[in-house]
Amino acid sequence: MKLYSHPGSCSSSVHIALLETGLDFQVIKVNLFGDRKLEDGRNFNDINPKGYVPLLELDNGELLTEISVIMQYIADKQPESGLLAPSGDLRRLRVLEWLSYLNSEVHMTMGLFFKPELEGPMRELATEKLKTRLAFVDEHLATNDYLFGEHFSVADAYLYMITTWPALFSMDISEYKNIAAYQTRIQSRPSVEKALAEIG
Ligand SMILES: N[C@@H](CCC(=O)N[C@@H](CS)C(=O)NCC(=O)O)C(=O)O
Repeated sequence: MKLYSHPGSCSSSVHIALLETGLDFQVIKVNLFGDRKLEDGRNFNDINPKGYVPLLELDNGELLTEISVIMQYIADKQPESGLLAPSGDLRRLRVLEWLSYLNSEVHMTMGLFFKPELEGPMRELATEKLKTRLAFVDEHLATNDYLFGEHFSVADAYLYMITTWPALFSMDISEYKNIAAYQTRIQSRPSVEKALAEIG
């Protein structure tokens, strides 16, 4: 498999999940802020017309997009990794519920802060929304080591990565003490350490 990834972006959470499974994969770096030319000269947008990462190229050449779907594919390929329960198991839906929340409520709101155009009342609105969503996560983590159950799941790989972003757009989220403790905890996992080292 090939993971097309921009270091430190949401695609790095897929990188972490892949390392958790022990599956064989290769990372192809995409510079989202540059001309999007890959090392082999191809333009990333020609490969993925959606123009964003993550993109997973399967061994049969098929291309998979959308983080929630890619995470399911990876976890199902290696069920013993415990990253996601099998289909039909309510525990799977609980993790998917988190993935969906992180994707549509947290990630998409945070993404706005990387745009310099986010100013004035729209910035205030986005800040209020983001803080409400983070407060919900923080409260959950007050009594839970992981987003669901007793084990690391694909949702944890995602939450870890996106909660590193506020520092990049200078938003102070230190009021969320449980998120801070969670980050420290997750960061010491071998898969996360390895992904961060590979990301550079
Ligand atoms: N709907 C996509 C969103 C992925 C996404 O927002 N990727 C960002 C990086 S975290 C990106 O590639 N942005 C570049 C762009 O939109 O031009 C998913 O869930 O996978």
